[in-house]
Amino acid sequence: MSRIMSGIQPTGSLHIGNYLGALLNWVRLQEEYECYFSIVDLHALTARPEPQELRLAVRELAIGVLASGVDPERAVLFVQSQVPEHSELAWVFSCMTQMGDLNRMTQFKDKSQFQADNINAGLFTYPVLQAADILIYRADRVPVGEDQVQHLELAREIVRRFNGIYGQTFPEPIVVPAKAPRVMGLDGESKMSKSRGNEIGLFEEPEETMKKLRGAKTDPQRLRRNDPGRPEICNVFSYHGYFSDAATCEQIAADCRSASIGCVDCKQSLAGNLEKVKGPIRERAQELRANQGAIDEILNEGGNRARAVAKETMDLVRERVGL
Ligand code: AQP
Repeated sequence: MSRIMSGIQPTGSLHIGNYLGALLNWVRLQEEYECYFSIVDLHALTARPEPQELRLAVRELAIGVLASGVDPERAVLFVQSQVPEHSELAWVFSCMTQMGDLNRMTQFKDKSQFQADNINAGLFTYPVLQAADILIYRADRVPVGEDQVQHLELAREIVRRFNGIYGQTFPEPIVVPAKAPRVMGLDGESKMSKSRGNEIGLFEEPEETMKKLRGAKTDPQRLRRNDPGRPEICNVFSYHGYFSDAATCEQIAADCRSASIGCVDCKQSLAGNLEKVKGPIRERAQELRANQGAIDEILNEGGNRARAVAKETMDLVRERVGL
């Protein structure tokens, strides 16, 4: 049976990009595969969060993942730092990784621009730890958004090098593509991202979402209500594709082209359809927040199950490399 591994950083509140690009896939895959889903708090350290905030973010993220439909009876949900073998394997892998390969990683370039005052080594070697996250479970499939595909290529390269030197040990993991691999941010310029302030939060109240949508860029040529619009290049219309049914999308597109509706009408319709997805998730999250003990139990149990597999892999790696 194929094994799935994927992670998500506790760096801020979940947004619809994470939901469409990762969580929806997780919920689907847990029905078919053995799944390991991790809250990757070691990765979050690269942005140097306040300790207390990091702990809260881990818990809130666990709630968000569960509220989105991940079932701890089917999938193993755990916190990365509770399984020390991730870091141990990352060190072994870092000795297999060439600087030239790391230098090509575009996420490092993006993130270094974004946190120019803290370009730390962890940010640079982030994909090595990510490779260890996957391969400590010898996972062969990884559901991620488009932003992570280059990192997966590097993980495959690391596997080839390791297996070439020490003998067949790890599978070459492949990407399980998301239906929405790159959800754009409200600015329409870069991917939706927790740390860029261009996101629609998964837990947002409808009023807040509508407020953000009001300010969101649409077709720049549509200056007046009577100007015909071009839905095919409109970022807000692209969200309809994720949240509105086919008939609604068709109708909105036609009405936009003929200027029978304005951008505000289009945004209102979107906000209503977004709420149909976000509302139930927000409610489930609220119920989960009321039972923090249960969250701890789920994460502890997930950590125990993850550690058992990780230890097996690390024992094998130690033997192979001569430790
Ligand atoms: N905009 C997006 N469209 C599709 N998928 C996305 N993912 C993130 N943004 C989008 C996918 O969500 C998963 C978890 O990502 P992450 O939180 O670990 O890190 P990230 O990719 O760096 O996400 P953010 O929101 O951009 O976080 P920050 O701002 O903290 O860096 C991954 O599978 C990712 O592909």
